[in-house]
Formats: sequence, C-alpha cells, structure tokens
Amino acid sequence: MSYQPRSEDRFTFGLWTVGNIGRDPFGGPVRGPISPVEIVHLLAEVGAWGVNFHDNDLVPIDATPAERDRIVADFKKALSDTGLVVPMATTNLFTDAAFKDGAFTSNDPKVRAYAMQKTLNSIDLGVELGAKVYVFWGGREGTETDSSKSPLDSGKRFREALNFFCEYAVDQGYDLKFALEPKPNEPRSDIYLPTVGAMLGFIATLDHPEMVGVNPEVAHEHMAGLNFTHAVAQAWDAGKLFHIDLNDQLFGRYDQDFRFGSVMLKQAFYLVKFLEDVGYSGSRHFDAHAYRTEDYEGVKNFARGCMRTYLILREKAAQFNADPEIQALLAEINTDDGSHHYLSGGYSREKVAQLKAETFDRTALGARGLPYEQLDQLTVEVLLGVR
Ligand code: GCO
Ligand code: MN
Ligand code: MN
Repeated sequence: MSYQPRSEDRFTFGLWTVGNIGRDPFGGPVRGPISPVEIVHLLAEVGAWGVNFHDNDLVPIDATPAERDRIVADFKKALSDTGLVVPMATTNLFTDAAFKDGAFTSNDPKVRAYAMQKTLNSIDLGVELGAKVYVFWGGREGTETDSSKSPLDSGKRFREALNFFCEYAVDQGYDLKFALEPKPNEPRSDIYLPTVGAMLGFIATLDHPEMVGVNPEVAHEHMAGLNFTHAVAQAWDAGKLFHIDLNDQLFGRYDQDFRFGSVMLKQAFYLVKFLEDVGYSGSRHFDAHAYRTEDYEGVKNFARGCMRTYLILREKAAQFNADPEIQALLAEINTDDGSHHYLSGGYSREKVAQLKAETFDRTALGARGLPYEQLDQLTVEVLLGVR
C-alpha cells in the first residue's frame, strides 16, 4: 500500500494552515510568508484535493477593489493550473481590532453591522470560487468577564445573524450550507456554544435548521477533555456533519493544532474508523500547522503526514473490521437470542404488560464477563502492526 492521497479522499488544507508562519504569543514568525498562489502549488505538490480560506487569507483586509480582482484572478489561475478545488470558505472575524469583543455578539451595533457586511462579501467570494460549505468559527464570540455581556443577548444576536445569512443564501440562489465550529476557549477566556452538543442544540433554534450543520474539530473537543468521536457520532446521527477539522491535541493544553494523529493515536484511529464505517463523504480538512521548528520542507512533511496517517488508519480500520478474532469477540459481546426484540419499534400497552410479567436473573446478568480487555489489546496490536 502506497498511502498516496487521491482526489476521492477529499483531503483539504486551509491557506492559513500550510501558510502559517509560526508566530506564537511569545515569538515572531519563523517562516517567511508565501502567497496564496504558492500555497496552492505546495498543496498540489503534496497531493491535496482542495484548499479553503478566510476572506483575508486571500484578499488583505485593506485591498482596493482592483487589487482584489487581480488577487482572485491569480488564485483562480493557480487552481486551474493545479486542479485544486475550493470546497469551503469562511470569514476572518477575529484578527482585526474591531472584533476584539466579538463580531455578531459584540455589544457595539456598528461592529455587528460591519461583521455582517464583511461576512456577506466573504460569502460572495467563497461562492465565486466554488465553495459549497461556509464555516462560522466564533473565535471572539465570548467573554473574559460575564459582567460585560448577557449570554442571552449574545445568543439572540448570533441567531439573528445566522438567520440573516441563511435568507441571503436562499435569496441569491446560492448552493451553500453553513457549518458552525465550536471551541471552548482561546482566544477568549470563554467562547459561547463551546461544544458540538451545544452547537447542535442551538441549530435547532434557527429559522433554517436544514441549512446549518457543524464543523467539529478534534483539538477543540480535546481542549475541553471530551471524546471527539462521540461528538462526531452525535452530529452524524443528527444529519449535521457538514465538515470536519482534523488535527491533534493533548487534553488540557493550549490550542496546539498538531499534525493529525501525532499525539492521540488511538483516538485518531476510532475517529477514522467511524468516518469510514458510516461513509462520511465530505471534506477531510486538516486545520493544523507545522511545528515552529520547521522550514517549508518541514511544512510539506507535516501536510504529507496528516494525509498519510489518515490513510494508514483507514487501512487499520479495514483490518480491524476483517480480523476474525476481533469479529468473533464483537459477535460474542452482541449476542442476542431475539427474545426482547418486541421492545423495539415503539410503545404499546401489550409490551408494557409483557415486560412487567418477566423475571430477570439479576445476579447472572451482573456475573457475565465482557471480554473488553482482550478486544482492546487486539485493537492495540492492530495499531502497533503486530497482527
Ligand atoms: C482555530 C479554529 C480556526 C477555524 C477557522 C475556520 O482554533 O483557530 O479552528 O482555525 O477553523 O477560522 O473557520
Ligand atoms: Mn482550532
Ligand atoms: Mn478549526
């Protein structure tokens, strides 16, 4: 197996990921900036399928209309020269000082209006370049002190903005879905709607819930100490897994954005297995960046590593599914003599009567051993390559 990425794998990177110049709160850039056109060529060289961007990754916030047109034309040429596509776009609502207290949830109505105008223009730009998914990450939609903002007003403001954008997309005839990306903290002390579950609850309150799903990110659930695969499963079950941000991250740390699968390999395995088993067919987007130690050769190694690890884990998932010993254990765990099938398929008074009349051997139920130790060890051995 060569683990070469193919277009059907739908591997994408953001301009901001491989283009990351390695700035952190304690130090300046360690890599010189490269242009969007150069990034497209870099991504083509490593075998990615697509490239995503924030409006200002491509067009600087202070560009003139003429500069914008030239930049977009150059970018389109790079896309057609390389065959890369733009499946997703988003708005930068966090870098500029105007957004220091949030965008749609800012207390200042002018900031909220500017954020909406910027987003409308950015949606137009994304659609012009082919995006079918539009991501909202509310980077600064939060607080340091809860004396500053009412969480109820913030929720209403965020809802109103999203309802407005949904109507805009309908009105323009855009073939576009929205994906909300939760994150618990960083850069704000607390960010509203911090988890996938919170976002799913919020989506149900929108005017067009069918147009809005989630963009879960490994690192964001891990920062909150949560099981990412469980969150993804809930989103999938709700028909809301519109996009996914893959990277890696230890629990309890700052926002690390490491190469996919580089830290919590077992969690990455269960995630890939889940996505492959259910047949997720959206973008597999790597929202990560290379270590600050790297030059652009290291950045290419980083990007190749994200995709290669995904493909290796996909092969491991297939191996797990085909392993007779593992499958025998799963069959044993899921033994079912059919005697309680009557309980599924809905409620009835007859079922209540039948259930109440049953006797259960509680001691025997509790005494049954479950071979999870063996199952987990076999899984580890699949991952370690000794099976
Ligand atoms: C982060 C976020 C962002 C978003 C991006 C696209 O932690 O900084 O993950 O990278 O994904 O803004 O919406
Ligand atoms: Mn992130
Ligand atoms: Mn992200």
